[in-house]
Amino acid sequence: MSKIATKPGCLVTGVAGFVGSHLVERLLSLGFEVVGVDNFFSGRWENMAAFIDHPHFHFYEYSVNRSQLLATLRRLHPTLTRCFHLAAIVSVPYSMEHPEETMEVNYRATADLAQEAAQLAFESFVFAGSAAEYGNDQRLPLAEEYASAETVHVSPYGRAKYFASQCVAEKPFGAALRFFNIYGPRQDPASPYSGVISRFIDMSLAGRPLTVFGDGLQTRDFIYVSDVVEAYLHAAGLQGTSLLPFSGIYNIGTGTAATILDLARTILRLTGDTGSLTFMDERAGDIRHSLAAVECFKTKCRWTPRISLYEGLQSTLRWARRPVR
Ligand code: UD2
Repeated sequence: MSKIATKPGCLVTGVAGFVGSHLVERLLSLGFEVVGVDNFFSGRWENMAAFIDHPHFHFYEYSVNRSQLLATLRRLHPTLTRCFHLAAIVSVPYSMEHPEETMEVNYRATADLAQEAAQLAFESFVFAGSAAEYGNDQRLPLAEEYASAETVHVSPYGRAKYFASQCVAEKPFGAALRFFNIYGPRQDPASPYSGVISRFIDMSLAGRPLTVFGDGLQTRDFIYVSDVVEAYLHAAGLQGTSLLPFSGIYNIGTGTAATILDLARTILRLTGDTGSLTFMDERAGDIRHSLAAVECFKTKCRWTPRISLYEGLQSTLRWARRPVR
């Protein structure tokens, strides 16, 4: 008798967030059953609008530090064997004011989930790490081994992400992906700490000058959200040639740097705005340059970023110009 192959069920924590919602859309388009959790600390219902009624999507308003989270969900959804853990306190300034809470949510809850995943024999656990794990290290491009327990982390956010990544990558089924500056549709421009691209597009469309902090010659490695989603799928063994999940810590960026000034000028050109730039004091705690060494992940699974900064800005702009419902 032939066995009917069942696609694995995928848990996505932080499903109402910017990246989580893109990941879910892609998983559903590939035919996976998806269980999503979010506590709306920073996630938004609107981000789930495209899939909340999808027959293969199941939502639970839970926090990630709820005890026995995976066991509870596994009882309800027996095919669950993959976990994408994105839920976190995402604001660096908030983490400065709430270091204990940040450690609790971003590190301890991750360690507990990874442990529970091991007990329940999950096949993969992919964690959202961060470039913040490198602190202010200026040996560029930043290679995975540069982050260590001796790294001077600029924020509790960076420190908690560092320890969580270590803990996940110790598991044979655990991968920690250190994301550089992610951007794309649905990134919220509302907070002063939102990503610079969403802020610049918002300012430009509103006809306001773009605020450049410092001289604008600081650089970042910007990666488009769909490339991030593909990286998640590769790490979980759901995409690529080998279709095997793998373990370890990997940078996810493009390996190319853009200055904030060039970025601002490109956005002004794309919006057709004749607008201006306003130079303001450098932001306290800002790092000067950030650039990922990306060979490790590319070699591991043949993932490669496909969307250029220019294309990504065009798509993000198209989204920002959508008619508001
Ligand atoms: C990113 C992450 C942060 C943390 C950090 C680790 C985002 C949104 N934030 O912070 O969570 O992981 O990396 O290193 O991905 N800028 C302006 N004008 C503005 C806003 C920003 O000039 O209106 C500048 C800002 O001073 C900085 C650059 O743009 O030099 C990027 O700022 P960001 O807030 O988008 O991201 P970053 O790299 O500080």
